[in-house]
Amino acid sequence: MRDHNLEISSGPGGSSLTFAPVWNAAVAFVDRHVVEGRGDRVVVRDAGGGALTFGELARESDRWGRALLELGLRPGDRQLMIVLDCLEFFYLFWGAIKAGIVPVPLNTLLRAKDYQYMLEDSGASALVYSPELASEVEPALAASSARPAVTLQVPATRDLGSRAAAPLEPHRSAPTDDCFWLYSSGSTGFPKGAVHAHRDLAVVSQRWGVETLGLDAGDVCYSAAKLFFAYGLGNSLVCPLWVGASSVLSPVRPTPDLTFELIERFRPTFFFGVPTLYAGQLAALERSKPDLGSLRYCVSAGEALPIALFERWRERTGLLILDGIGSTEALHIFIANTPREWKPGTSGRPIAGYEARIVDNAGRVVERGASGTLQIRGESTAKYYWNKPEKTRDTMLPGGWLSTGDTYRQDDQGFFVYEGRADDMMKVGGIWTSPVEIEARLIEHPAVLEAAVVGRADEHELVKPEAWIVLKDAAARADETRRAELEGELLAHVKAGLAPYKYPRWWQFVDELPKTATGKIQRYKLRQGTVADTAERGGPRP
Ligand code: 3UK
Repeated sequence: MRDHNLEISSGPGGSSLTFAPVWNAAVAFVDRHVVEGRGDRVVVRDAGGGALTFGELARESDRWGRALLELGLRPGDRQLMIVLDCLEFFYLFWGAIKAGIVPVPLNTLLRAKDYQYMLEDSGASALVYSPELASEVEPALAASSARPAVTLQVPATRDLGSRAAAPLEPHRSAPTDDCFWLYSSGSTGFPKGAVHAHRDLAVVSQRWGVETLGLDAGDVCYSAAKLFFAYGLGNSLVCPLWVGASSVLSPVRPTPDLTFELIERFRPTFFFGVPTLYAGQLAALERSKPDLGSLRYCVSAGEALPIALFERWRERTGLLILDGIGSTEALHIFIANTPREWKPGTSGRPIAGYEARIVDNAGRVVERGASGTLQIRGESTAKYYWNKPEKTRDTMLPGGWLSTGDTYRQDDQGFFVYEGRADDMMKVGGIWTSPVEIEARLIEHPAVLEAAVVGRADEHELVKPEAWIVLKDAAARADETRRAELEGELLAHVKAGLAPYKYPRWWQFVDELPKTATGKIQRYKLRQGTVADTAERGGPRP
């Protein structure tokens, strides 16, 4: 098959993708559909009743790309996007790419301090943000030592007038040229920009969308995970466009009731969620009976899906949840359960186009059944981390291997079983959360002497942060009223300074924290609860 300068051929070892020497992803994902007569098809709808066709997306992308060039941006310059899920997101992303400018979508739940770091780290020349987020973005801009030349609020093209009305020639990118970045949280709390190439977008769409899920032009994708998250980006903005399918967007937090309402209204064929949401939806199914009949499959990623959730969902809805592991660095899912073979409690097997191996600390491949660190290889992995040569060296390994930092083992049928992280990082609701970052915030509070944060499983076996606190006033620990007061204060303090999902759900007040001889906090001891007897263990907090 010849697909706009991309050769997809199948051979005995599976299919292979060969790109033309000049290959701009925006041409293949957007313009191709207009050229091939699908300009009138809807590519995306929003919950407010708006929609864009492929033709409109192509025109608006050209307009935006031209505007960026006329405002003085040059190919290779970065465009930060702090944009809620909306139709404009589509042309801000694809229009920049067509002009050779590198879009960098950021998590919309972050705080001013996070945005300031990303402004300075990226050296972005443009910043586009949703007006609803001004209270975090504007202080970041004011404090940042790096100021983008162009700062605009969505809808960013409103003020362009007749400027930029003519078609835009695509930038002559090589398939391996830098195309866009996604930030991934680091264990120190400082995110790293993973730099992806044009071809990565086609690789995930073909390997995951087409060859694994079987997406086609008739499908409607609804992802509760937002566009700023690589999972949401792939689900809504990348894979459906590749095959001429459409997606559904909503700018607000996906509560279980809202997701059911949108499923009934838009009748998607694929639903993409995270385990925490599936748990909430199951609880909501106790009191309502939404019509989920349009769905072919549900997909889960971001953190491991507990077997109980898989089974209860299947009993309740008759639907499979396909659990797959993806990462920002790999761009999308690389090991997954598929409509053809799935095994609950596992992440599945490597999908077409990806290889996986499990290695020990010395980098040797372990025997089948043994645990080790998961490494993967495939054509969509990030080229490097922006400005972080050491992290790049530790993660993007020789021979094209990518270290995931996850501990896995392979069972006797070859399914990959998730066993935790090699570092202290946690996934909360599918989003990275660094204990170090929460601890740093806690220690800023005047009552706190020391703090340690670990992941603890809730009643659904899903990890949430737990805080262990040593107070400056040791006597306060014994005072129940004071402790309750402090919990409230510390909670408010964390929520005011960090993205809201990062707050601790449990609080333990202790006399001291377990430490190594060199003074490093032994988080694993807190996780195992081996110091629990010295603590006042609290119940979970909603
Ligand atoms: C963890 C999982 C067990 C794992 C992502 C789908 O989550 C995504 O990307 P991130 O960069 O995080 C990657 C890390 O998250 N993880 C993700 N999925 C699973 N652990 N089972 C799973 N199914 O630690 C991994 O290293 O935020 C997910 C598509 C694109 C993505 N970027």
